[in-house]
Formats: sequence, structure tokens, C-alpha cells
Amino acid sequence: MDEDIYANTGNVLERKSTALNDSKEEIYMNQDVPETRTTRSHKETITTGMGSTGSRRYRLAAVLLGLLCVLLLTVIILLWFKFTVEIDQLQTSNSNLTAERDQLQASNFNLTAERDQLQTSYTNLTSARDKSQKVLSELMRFGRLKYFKSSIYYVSTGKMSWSESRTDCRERGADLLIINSREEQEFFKKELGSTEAWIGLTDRQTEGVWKWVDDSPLTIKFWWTEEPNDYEGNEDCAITNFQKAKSNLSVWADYPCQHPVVRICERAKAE
Ligand code: 2F8
Repeated sequence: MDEDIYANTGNVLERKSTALNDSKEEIYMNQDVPETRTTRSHKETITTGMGSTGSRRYRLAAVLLGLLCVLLLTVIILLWFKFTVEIDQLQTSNSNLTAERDQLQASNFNLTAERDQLQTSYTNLTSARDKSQKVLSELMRFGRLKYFKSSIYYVSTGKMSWSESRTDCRERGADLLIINSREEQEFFKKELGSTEAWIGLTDRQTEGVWKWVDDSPLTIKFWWTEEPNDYEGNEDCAITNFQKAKSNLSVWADYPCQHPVVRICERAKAE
């Protein structure tokens, strides 16, 4: 009985063992198991031959390499396109800058010409100003300068003959006063007060023909009613502000040219 039991048990075990071995073999049949070899101290697994896993890896690597190449090509194309666009833009801005530069050069040329003109004007003005300052400073040496309608006048304090007076005026870059208008006449009435003064009027050349020092003939006249009378046949030079007239108006009279009288010099408007 017991033997039967053991015998049966053994059969069962044997069958189980056989079934287990069969099942292992099936499993090993369905997998690629690398061949193994055992050494004395340790086990070392050596892969032999090109299995299907290896070739899959190579295929994957090749695909990745291909993708990388495509990616690189795309990047290169994109960069090339970007650079082309940028070059076009640079060329456009370069041509704009060239046009702008040309315009600036033209403006610069015009400005240079304008500057030269201004410099010339400035030089002329400076020269005119210097001349005027020189004349002014000469006239101001003696004080009593007057200014009326673009002319500068000098009224002396000292008295001289008509000829000496004229010489003095000319040495100052002026001449004896020429009266061209009522305003000018009235201006000197106010300025002179009760002082008589030589003006640039004489008939020394031809008796009775009165002329201004610039040889212009007499037009507007301010003679006192009894003048000119060539008193004692010796009066060929004219004064203004004649005091014997006792007039509210400033009037003229003829006087002996040697008579000492103050003078009015006139520097006409600079040309
Ligand atoms: O008014 C007459 C006469 O009076 C003076 O001579 C005395 C005047 N001369 C002088 O004042 C220098 C003359 O010009 C004038 O005509």
C-alpha cells in the first residue's frame, strides 16, 4: 500500500518534473538566450552572432542619423534664407544711405557756399564797423557829437575862420554842414541855442552865387530877410543861427570868412 502510495507519489513527482522540464524547454525555445560559459571563479556571458536586437539598433541609429541630416539641412536652408533676406535688407539700406549721403554732400556744398558768403559779409561789415568806429572815435575826441537822420555831426566849442573850420572838419573825415531840409535846420536851432556856427556855404568863387562845399547849388534857403548883404563887400561865408535876427527861427547870414565862429562838421551816411 505504502509502496503503491510512494510509487504513485514518485510517478506524480516524476511527471511533475518532466512537465516542468518540458515547460522550461518551451520557454527557452521561444527566446534568444545567449550562449553561456562558466569559468572557475565567475560566470561571463558572451554574446555571439548578430541577433535581431542588434540589427534593430542599427536600423534605429540609421533612422536617427537620417533625421539628424534632415534637421541639419532644414537649419541650413532656414539660415541661408535668413541671410539672403538680411543681405537684401542691407543692400536696400545701403542704397538709402548712399542717397542720403549724396543729399548731405549737396547740402554741405550749399552750406559751405552760404558760409563763405556770410564770412565775406561779416568781413565787410567788420571793416565798415572799424571805419565807423575810427571816425566816431576821432569825432568824439572833442565831444559834442550829434546824430540826425544817418549823419553824424560835430559841433565845436572853439572858434575859427571859415577856411580853418573846413580844414578841421575834413581832417575828421567830415566837412562843414550842408543843410538839405527844414528838419535839419530846426534840429540845429535846438542844438545850438544862442550860438552862431559856420555852415558849408560860400560865394567866394563868384560873388552872389552861393554854393555848398560839395559844389551842389543852393536849393532850400533860410536867409534872414536882410541877408545875404555882403556887408562892406567882405562877407562871402555863411553862418546859421544868426542872433541879430532875434527870430524864433534859426536863420542864415553872410559873415566875413576870417571871423572866428564855432563850426558844425557833418559826416554824411557811410556809402
Ligand atoms: O545886420 C547888419 C550886419 O551886422 C553885422 O555887421 C556889423 C554882421 N556881421 C557880423 O556880425 C560879423 C553882418 O553880417 C550884418 O549884415
